Amino acid sequence: MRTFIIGDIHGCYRELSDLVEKFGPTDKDQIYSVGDVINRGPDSGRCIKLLRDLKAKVVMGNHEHWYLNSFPFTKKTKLNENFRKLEIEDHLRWMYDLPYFIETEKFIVVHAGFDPRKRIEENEKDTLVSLRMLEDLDRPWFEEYKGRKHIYFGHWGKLGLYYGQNVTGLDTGCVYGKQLSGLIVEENKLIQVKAKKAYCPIS
Ligand SMILES: [Mn+2]
Repeated sequence: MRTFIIGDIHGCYRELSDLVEKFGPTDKDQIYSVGDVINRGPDSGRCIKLLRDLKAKVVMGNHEHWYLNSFPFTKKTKLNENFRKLEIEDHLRWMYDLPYFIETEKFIVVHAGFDPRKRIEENEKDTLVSLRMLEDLDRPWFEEYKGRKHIYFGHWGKLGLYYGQNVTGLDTGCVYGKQLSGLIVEENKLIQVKAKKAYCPIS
């Protein structure tokens, strides 16, 4: 069995399907996503459908978290048109059930990170989907992490691919025209697909 963990997808369906094809999953393999499957890119609904078809385990990203907290949309919902038009209502039930982190015997998958001075389950949902810096220490959260289990995270496109002490950052900015990345854990092998274009300016 192989474990394949995919970084932030943001609706980049063609890149996602190319990445999965390069990986070549069998029934014995397990795919994970670090979340932010939707928004900014061209085809969020198909990305969700593909991950569901593959029985991928997906954690909540800030974009899913934000989407669910904004739904149902009304005329007063202050969101851009792109966000409103995501054709993912079929997938809402699935999205509501996404966990904020997944912990196995060997590793943890979380979208952004957590304050390692507390147990992960004691961190707020908003923290798990959005944390980068520990404000009081002015340091990235993972520099404080001393745990035994490896942490796989995304959310930090500017950081890019990051290998630290028991942490791996996998957001390589596909939607900004860079790369979509996936890591085969057991082989410590990175697979990347170049973005077909920049779908969104770097914010
Ligand atoms: Mn994010």
